[in-house]
Amino acid sequence: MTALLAGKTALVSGIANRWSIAYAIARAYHGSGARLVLTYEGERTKDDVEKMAAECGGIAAMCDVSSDESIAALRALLEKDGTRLDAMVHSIAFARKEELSGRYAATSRDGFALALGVSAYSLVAMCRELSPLFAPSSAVIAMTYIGSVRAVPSYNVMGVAKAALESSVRYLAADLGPDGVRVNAISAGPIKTASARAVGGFTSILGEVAAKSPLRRNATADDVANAAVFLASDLSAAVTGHVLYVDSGYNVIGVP
Ligand code: 0WD
Repeated sequence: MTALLAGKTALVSGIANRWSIAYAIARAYHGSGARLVLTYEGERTKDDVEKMAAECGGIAAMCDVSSDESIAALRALLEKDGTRLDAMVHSIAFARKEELSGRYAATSRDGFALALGVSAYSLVAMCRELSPLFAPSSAVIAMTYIGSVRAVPSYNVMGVAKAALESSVRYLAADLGPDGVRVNAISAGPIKTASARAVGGFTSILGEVAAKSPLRRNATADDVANAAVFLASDLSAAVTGHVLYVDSGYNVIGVP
């Protein structure tokens, strides 16, 4: 990989373990010359993320995106360091396991609020708190899934959260564009991670996409990471408010 991100600093959120899409993005950003700030949700992931940050010469910091105080503490920490961010990756989602199978109509009020709060509102909160630290020409990248625009079995409330996330990407692109900030999303095909395994019938979705997509294979976390390098780099300088599908073309198929 060429040094497309040389001289840039990128904050990458959403690393739970080595299978996380965010970990592939962090590795690709490091390989492209970026300095990294990796955030972790809490004690459960602290040690692993600190180790990963050390491996790529970056720093690790805590940020639970369900808490405004936690995001503000991250901002204070970065401000103290004089850190300017050229890229910020939001790779976070959460819904209760019981809301990720069965009927969507059974979704509870608080399960709906929880899923949308952690998975969609958090992007707004992160942009609000951290945009004062953005460099004059910077990029925000969020992770989404085709369940936002199609009814995917079991994806349920997470599909609705991703629809809100994608809409937020457009509103944030309009808000922050005049400050030179680009905001885009990557709609990834299914990838075997901890979050994905929480979705009922996930393995059959993987098989369906590999069999029916134009490229006849599943996209990998590295495929997604390469697209994330593009969206953080100056190669995408005029791209904003966009949802980029990295799914082996599955989204264009009408009747599989
Ligand atoms: O097939 C897939 N894996 C796809 C994932 C297809 C298309 C999109 N995505 C999206 C997900 O919806 C998510 O937005 O990509 C993003 C990353 O997901 P992932 O890499 O598949 O999943 P995972 O490795 O589990 O990372 C998501 C992490 C959480 O992991 P756990 O497993 O601990 O729930 O999001 C983090 C957490 O580390 N997270 C939080 N981080 C900060 N504050 C919070 C929180 N409140 N809640 C969850």
